[in-house]
Amino acid sequence: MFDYFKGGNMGKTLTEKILEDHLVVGELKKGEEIGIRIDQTLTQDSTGTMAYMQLEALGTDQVETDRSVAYIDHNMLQEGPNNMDDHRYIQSVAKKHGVIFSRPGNGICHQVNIERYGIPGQTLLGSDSHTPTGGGLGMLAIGAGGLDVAVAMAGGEYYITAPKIVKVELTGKLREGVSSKDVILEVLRQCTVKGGVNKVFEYTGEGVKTLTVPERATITNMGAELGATTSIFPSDEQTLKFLKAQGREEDFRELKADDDAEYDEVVKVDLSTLEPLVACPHSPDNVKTVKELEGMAIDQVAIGSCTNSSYLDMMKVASILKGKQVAENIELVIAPGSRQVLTMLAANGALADMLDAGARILESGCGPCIGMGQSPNSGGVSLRTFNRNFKGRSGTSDAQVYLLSPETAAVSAIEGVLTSPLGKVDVADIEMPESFHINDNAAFAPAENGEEVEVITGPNIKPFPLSKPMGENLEGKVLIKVEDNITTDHIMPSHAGLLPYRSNIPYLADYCLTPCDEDFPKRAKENGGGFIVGGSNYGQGSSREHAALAPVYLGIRGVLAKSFARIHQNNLINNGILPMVFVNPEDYDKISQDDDLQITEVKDGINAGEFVVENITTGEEYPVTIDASQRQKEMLLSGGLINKLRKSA
Ligand code: MIC
Ligand code: SF4
Repeated sequence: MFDYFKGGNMGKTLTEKILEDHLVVGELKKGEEIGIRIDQTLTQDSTGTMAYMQLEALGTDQVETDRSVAYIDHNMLQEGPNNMDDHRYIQSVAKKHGVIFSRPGNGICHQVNIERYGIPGQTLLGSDSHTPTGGGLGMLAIGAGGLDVAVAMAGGEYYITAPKIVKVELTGKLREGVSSKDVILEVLRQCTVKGGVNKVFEYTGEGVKTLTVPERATITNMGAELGATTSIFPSDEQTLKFLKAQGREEDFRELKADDDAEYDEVVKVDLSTLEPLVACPHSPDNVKTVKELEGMAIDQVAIGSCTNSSYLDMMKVASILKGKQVAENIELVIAPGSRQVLTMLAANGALADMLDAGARILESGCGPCIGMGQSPNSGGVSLRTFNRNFKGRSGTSDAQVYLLSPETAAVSAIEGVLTSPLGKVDVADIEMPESFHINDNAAFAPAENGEEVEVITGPNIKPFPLSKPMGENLEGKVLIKVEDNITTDHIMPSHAGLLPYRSNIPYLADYCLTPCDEDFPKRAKENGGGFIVGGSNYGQGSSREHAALAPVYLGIRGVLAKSFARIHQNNLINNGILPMVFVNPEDYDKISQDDDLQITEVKDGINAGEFVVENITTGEEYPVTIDASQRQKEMLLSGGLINKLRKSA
């Protein structure tokens, strides 16, 4: 029945097998919308408050997933009461509705999920774009907006475009000093930040078995930067070894693609010839070899984030730092990814080696990755083991952020300039432990009697805005025109000053798109809303739904762009904003800020999936398409998913 791509009795990819297992709506035909059952969900605090408010708005009593976990990891500076108010809200709402609560300090959601909760072959939906980290464990793990995760918790299916499957064939073995971070940087170099839209990257080949689960997780984590739906590794001996060491052998099941599986595209990486790489400012696909830039002056080195904060990464860093001294001109900060990792480093002395070398140790959380502290100096050069180097994300608007491996980062911190670790490190003996330190007492099971739990809210937690149902005509000004690859960090910036307001859209809206134009929110308010014009890959990066909710609040009814990033496009549709794609990309050049646009008979246009936008100012017409399924068109007509559900209730 499930003739996925090529029909008949062809061998299947691992992705096809998991999709088949979870298919609830539609047919597995490439390019068509399918609905899949979600086994597990995760939320983190910066997207979680909204997601749980939406869960409450859906009227859900107990979540219907096998397992849902609410993590606190992003927003932990607690400067003023707002952060902890959010934590309290999430803790109480999780306890009430059947969600495990992972308290601040327990670790970064993706790291802890791999360690304690992920199960090969299951589906995981997370309100964070790096949820694909779970692919390192053989999960089909997808990032989404908070509302989609709320719906999944309520037992609803999650919709994706049945993806193309890219085979990433790994051969050979990494040399000492070259790391799995260099593998994903190489894939990004080859495929770019737009290369993965509606694709799943499936890792195969002889080289796969040389990589441990944490190394695989680094690759699937940063696969998010390809714009991919997700990335996945098979579940094999390495997976068993990892789960055993986590005391979770019973969660293991072997999973792999059939030998004769057919793929839509092939990417090849020879691990043995790979060399240390670095993604230069301000895009994760702006990749060069470390050799090309060796000797570059630097100011800061930051090690951690959900990409590179595993026990193995930290042990390599500690061994490089042991007995050495961080250079005088460098600030070195290290954030181990979870309490499990930090406890083990403390117990085996590696933490002392880091401290002795002069590192600053941060608590287990996202920290500097999202600009929650440790922003570089003015114009500073920061080497980071993270996954995103978008302009301004570090909290310093003119900083230059380079993304690289823990080995390159640690060696450079000692040398004081960007330095290749090749020939300079002795980390080959660092192996996965037989058993990890297991202590789950920072994660709390939900209440037996949820109805007795009172949900606690703080004054900063404001209701989320809803769009209006679509009228007959849409009119408005072009309020801003932005270039290609605009990220959700541009649309809704997040740093130590703004992250505490993730539950307060009216406040955040005053910062919407301000990295592109400071006056945008004011202009939007003065004009009572209007349109945004974007280039290609509009909305790449974070899953934050705030990048749709703040525009809703400002009265934005549509975005015209050359193309959209997957999660952001879904977030726009879920919240009733029209994502319109230029049929003729050159029309982008013809529109200017302040032009008056008009769309007549917009409802018919949405149903048809194509219509014309008139530019009243210039007299031109721009044909556009709406790449939306029937289900999504209904949402757009109703003014978003919540309005649609309310209407049909
Ligand atoms: C990010 O890395 O940009 C974040 C912060 O984790 C986001 C989520 C958010 O914006 O809260 C993500 O990747 O989805
Ligand atoms: Fe946290 Fe950074 Fe990972 Fe996002 S990318 S989840 S901010 S560590």
